[in-house]
Amino acid sequence: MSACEADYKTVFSFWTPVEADPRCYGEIILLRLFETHPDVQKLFPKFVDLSKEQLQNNPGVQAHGEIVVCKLTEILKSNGKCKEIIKALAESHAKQHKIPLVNFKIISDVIVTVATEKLDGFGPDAQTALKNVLKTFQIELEVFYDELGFKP
Ligand code: CUS
Repeated sequence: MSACEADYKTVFSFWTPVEADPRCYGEIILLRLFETHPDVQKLFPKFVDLSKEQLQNNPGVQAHGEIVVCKLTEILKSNGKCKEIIKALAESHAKQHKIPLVNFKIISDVIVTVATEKLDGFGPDAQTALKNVLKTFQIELEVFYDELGFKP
């Protein structure tokens, strides 16, 4: 299902620790992503050759993780009115980094897993709300990907 405004608010009500420490949560998300989906690691030129040990405490991983979490926080705060943010993400990720859309589904699933594990009280309703938010994000991203003609 697509997200409604209440979904953004529900997720945001759990988001205080994440917003306070985007670098830490971002690192957890990216490390989990690379661990569960080694192929996705290959899409990052900076990280492709790094071993599991080299990924730990890596400033580059922490920095990109921080960007990911800050984008998510912006999306949550916008209550879904964030076409500009998503358009910019589509432009950089389709044209510059050449990231196929399926990877956003993969990272979305990882984000739900990590939120469920790490956030106090993040139960089934909050999980569903976050899934709705991220699903809507993927649908909107796909529209821009289509417009840009990027299609794997
Ligand atoms: O950067 C960012 O932000 C994103 C995230 C979202 C927002 C969720 N990304 Cu980048 C993502 C990805 C990449 O880059 C690669 C691969 C996969 C995913």
